[in-house]
Amino acid sequence: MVDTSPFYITTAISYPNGRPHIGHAYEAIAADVIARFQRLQGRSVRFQTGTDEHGLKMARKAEEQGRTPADLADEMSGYFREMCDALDVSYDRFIRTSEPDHHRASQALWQAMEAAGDLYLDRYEGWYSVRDEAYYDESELAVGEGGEKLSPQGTPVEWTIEESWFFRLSNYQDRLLDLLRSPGFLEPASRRNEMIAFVEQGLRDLSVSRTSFDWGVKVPGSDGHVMYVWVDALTNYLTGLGYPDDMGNFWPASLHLIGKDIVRFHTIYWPAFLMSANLPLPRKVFGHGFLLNRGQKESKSLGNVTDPLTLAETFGVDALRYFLMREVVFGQDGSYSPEAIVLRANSELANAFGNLAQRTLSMIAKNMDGRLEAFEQADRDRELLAALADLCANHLPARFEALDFSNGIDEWMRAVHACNQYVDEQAPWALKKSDPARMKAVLQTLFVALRDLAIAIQPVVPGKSSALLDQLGIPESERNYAALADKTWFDRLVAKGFTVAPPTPLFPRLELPAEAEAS
Ligand code: ME8
Repeated sequence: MVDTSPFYITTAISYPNGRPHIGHAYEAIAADVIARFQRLQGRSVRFQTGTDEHGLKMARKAEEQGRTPADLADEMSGYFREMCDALDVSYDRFIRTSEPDHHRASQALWQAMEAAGDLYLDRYEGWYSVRDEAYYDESELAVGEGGEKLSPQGTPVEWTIEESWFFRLSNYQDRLLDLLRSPGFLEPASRRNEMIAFVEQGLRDLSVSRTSFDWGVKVPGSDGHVMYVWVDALTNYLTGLGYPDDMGNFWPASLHLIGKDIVRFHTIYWPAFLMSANLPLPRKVFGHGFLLNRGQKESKSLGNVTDPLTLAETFGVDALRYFLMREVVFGQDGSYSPEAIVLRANSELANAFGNLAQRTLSMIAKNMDGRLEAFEQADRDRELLAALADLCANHLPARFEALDFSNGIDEWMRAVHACNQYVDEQAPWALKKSDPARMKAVLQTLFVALRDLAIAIQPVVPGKSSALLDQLGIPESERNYAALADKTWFDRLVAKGFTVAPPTPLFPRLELPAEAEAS
């Protein structure tokens, strides 16, 4: 039975205080792979990403540049959207928190929390990190090399005193512990213990408004207060569905995909706000790892910041997507370098998969005039296709469902290798004269295999797999995972008189860019 239930997936919304970096690209691509995978499974998917435009970090960056925060956000948000478009990220809504419907939704959520008796006015006195947009307890701070106090993320903190609204986070301690302990809510499981320890140590009420600047959503009925940026930022997940009006059937979210540094906000603050407003809780939060450049964090001072669009232009969008999902075990930190991207793309996409498609389709075009015909399968052909169907229709989807992309792609690669082994062993080129009927059976077995391989890998390399499926004559409506079980498609293609055109290579071999070779 195909599960057609709604699936709502979100990424974090990025701070547009600068241009997007590889970490942003990584998260957007991973979310897109999940969204595409669920669509192919038959789910009705909604996918949201966007930019988080308020707060002190944005206000200070704009001031440094002598412009308004709105102007900074307008420019930078455009680059984030461009990045998503260039990387084939199939979002349904790109939200900007400066949009009017978002202000309305944030104020409505605020009023719901106020009506629940969870907000009160007091004075905040404590540490704040503008870079993290986070409040920290004295006991959480570290000491830097010069003796200065640092946040647990290593960012500067400043002592802050101002009138502020507070949210009664302390009221939700027990319910939050239950939630954090419930299997599947927070993954990977390694992130769970840290959050449980944080809650067990006792939750203090959270300062949820600021009075020292005005770049934010106004607190309803409280002049001079704007919401703490994380209150409005988290609300974006509801705004996109129409809150406070009817949200349709996409809430609660199936998955909030975020990086490991913002797990506290998503698994403690956010569920507490929702509990207060009496709204259902997201089903899962997944905190992915960080992507490093040759093992190092990218930073302007190290001069190793790479524009994700340059990577996509240099290596191709699909090769970049494939590398990111294949190389790094999802949930763990990972590293990238031009050498590693080229190596993966050449050995797996160009040599193994691309070459299989190229060899098969050119032999069909040349030796069979491109014409497909009904054929008799030998045991060996049936054996290959059965193994392949199992890898593509069962193993890969099971891994993807569990967000285990690198192993899912590994299953797919095993299927590709099995096909290449079959080509070498059957040597169809040698059968042309000796046994033409057998040659046709071998080539058409490979044609069937290519279709399964292309359908299965669509979430990861959507552009290239759709180009291949076009070459194979597979209609759009038959490119989903349920179609993998269909046994009639080949005969229908034959009946239509479909012919294979001489193919163009899908994945040309990549060269290492000159500057990467030199370094
Ligand atoms: O945190 N590798 O925005 P942001 C992988 N506005 N992921 C990375 C990364 C890296 N090197 N660096 C950052 C914010 N990320 C907030 C979110 S959500 C309601 C508000 C991830 O622009 C990071 O973990 O700093 C986060 O998930 C996303 O990129 C945006 O980070």
